[in-house]
Amino acid sequence: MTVIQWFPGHMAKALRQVKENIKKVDIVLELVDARLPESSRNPQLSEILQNKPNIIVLTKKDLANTVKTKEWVNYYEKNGSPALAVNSLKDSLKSIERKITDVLSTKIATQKERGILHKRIRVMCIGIPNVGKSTLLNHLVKKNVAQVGNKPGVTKSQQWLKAGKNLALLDTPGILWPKFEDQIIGKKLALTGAIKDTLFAKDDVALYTLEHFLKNNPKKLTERYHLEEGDLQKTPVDLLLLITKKMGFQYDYDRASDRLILECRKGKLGTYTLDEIPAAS
Ligand SMILES: Nc1nc2c(ncn2[C@@H]2O[C@H](COP(=O)(O)OP(=O)(O)OP(=O)(O)O)[C@@H](O)[C@H]2O)c(=O)[nH]1
Ligand SMILES: [Mg+2]
Repeated sequence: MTVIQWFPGHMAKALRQVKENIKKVDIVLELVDARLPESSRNPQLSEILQNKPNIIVLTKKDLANTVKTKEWVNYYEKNGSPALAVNSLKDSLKSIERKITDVLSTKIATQKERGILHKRIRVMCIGIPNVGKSTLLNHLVKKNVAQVGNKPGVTKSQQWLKAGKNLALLDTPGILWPKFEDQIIGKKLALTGAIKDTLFAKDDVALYTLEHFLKNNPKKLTERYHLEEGDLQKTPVDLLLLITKKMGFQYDYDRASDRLILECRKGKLGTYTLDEIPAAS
């Protein structure tokens, strides 16, 4: 199996900049992908956060399983981290502004007592590449000031944005970490678009995708690729070969893998959540 190479040099620099600027902000929005909340949390970022107030924002909730997203939000809240889920393309995001003032209510009250009434709250937005940081910030600013794109590595440097009279927002480049504890995490991140497409083996990720859907939502696979009941007994490798033929690509399973991954990202196989909530210990 191919090992995923995902850690380009510029990410170390981006991490250094986050460390430098964390002192200058009041609160951090830690964005994670609702389809893989825990696997898309960068452990290095969690370390840097330490006692800084922060909110876990599960993005792309429209692409994730609704019930599981609610469970994940509850899980984080129960474990002491304020959390909420958003679809940055549709939601008003007022919920984020409310949550920020909630979390900082004591600090804001103290400032008021001291006569400081109109101090902008400084918010840093961090997370893995392509999780939707710049999209969410543009939405809060109500202007398309930060560059966005459906590929990892769009934001190259930090940028301050002003939202209304109350918020100053810091956009940051997406950061992954140098070593995944588990290759499955790499596959989940590759499937959902956090790792550049040229850096991983498509067939490995396609096979992981088929394994996931065979186990969790075989009906969607059957519908999308016109499978027969018995096809669901096949191994992921045989199923990939069959789907390749059904797509009209003969033996070109690389091309079929590409298409399968793209369709899954676009939600053509329905909503899905790849991470399971850890069992209560
Ligand atoms: N479906 C869906 N797509 C989203 C959502 N938020 C962002 N996106 C899409 O995700 C892609 C990446 O968004 P960006 O805002 O550029 O992501 P980023 O985290 O700033 O990425 P980098 O700058 O590369 O680290 C874009 O195609 C967005 O339209 C969401 O809530 N739902
Ligand atoms: Mg960005």
